[in-house]
Amino acid sequence: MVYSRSLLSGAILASTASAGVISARQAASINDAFVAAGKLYYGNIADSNTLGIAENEAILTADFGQVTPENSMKWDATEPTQGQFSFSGSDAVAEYAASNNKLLRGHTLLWHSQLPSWVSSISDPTALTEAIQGHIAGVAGQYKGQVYAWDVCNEIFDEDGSLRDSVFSQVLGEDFVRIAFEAAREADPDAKLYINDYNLDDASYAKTQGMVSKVTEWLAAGIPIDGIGSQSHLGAGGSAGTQGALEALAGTGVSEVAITELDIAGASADDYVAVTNACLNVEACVGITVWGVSDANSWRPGENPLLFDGSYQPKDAYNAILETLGA
Ligand code: 9MR
Repeated sequence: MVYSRSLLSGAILASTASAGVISARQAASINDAFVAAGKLYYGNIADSNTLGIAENEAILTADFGQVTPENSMKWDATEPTQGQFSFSGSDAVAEYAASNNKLLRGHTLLWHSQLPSWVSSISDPTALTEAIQGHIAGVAGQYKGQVYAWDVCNEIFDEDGSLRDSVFSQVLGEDFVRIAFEAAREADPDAKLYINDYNLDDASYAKTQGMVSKVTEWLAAGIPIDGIGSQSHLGAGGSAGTQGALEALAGTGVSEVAITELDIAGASADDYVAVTNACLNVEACVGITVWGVSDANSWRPGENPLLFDGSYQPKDAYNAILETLGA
């Protein structure tokens, strides 16, 4: 599938008039600069709460080329009761993406967290298989043809590289991985199907190595995995291993890798530039998604990990990314 993006006009920004919006208009777009450098997107997250903040939406529209719903596509939001789907929150993000020429990443189809109790209480393998298949058919089916990539399985590894203990691994062993990926492929054959996790920030770390060896094995067994997402929730100075880790993940033979949830404590320009360069330097890396626009709305309060401060002003890291991209 070919995704076209038209250049964003200043019209949306010109219609709003806060100081944050004006400075957002003054900054060049890191997405445009990253696309000019050969990548697919520099993205961010959205949901109705942040789309409803004028400064936040203006920055998202002007500076980023891809959106991931922060919470609204998760299992507890989309299928709180078996077979009864609710898409009001996620439809709002999909509609925003479609009307603003943004790529959409789907997040996430199978995760041990934000999981309704009707799923975690299933103990019969056939019933759990049917629950996974029904959920994925319902949610990935709802957005068929609209999603660039799906995080099919999220955070299924432990820190030691073994499979995380969850209702999925307890009831189905590792078969749930095949069940989920095959259901996602069937529901939306054009979407890139990802396995996504955190702490994949260094190639020598046990969890990174566990991911590499299992994905290599699963690809050889014919499980339709297209990509590995490295969330990249980093501490200050945590960017040193990113490029090596992306190379290791790409070495499994997946067709692409991505940074899917970037935020960095303190948001130093050096760390953000290092992560940007890591993706640039690894051919298989298609893009970077930052996990929030402004520090005002981050899930890491007090850590100031994002590219725009609590008043929606671009921080040094934002300008340093533009500079490193030659914009
Ligand atoms: O940012 C999300 C936050 O609003 C939710 O309360 C939280 C619930 O678990 O999930 C956060 O997003 C997570 C993402 O879905 C998966 N990786 C870790 C992210 C940060 O916790």
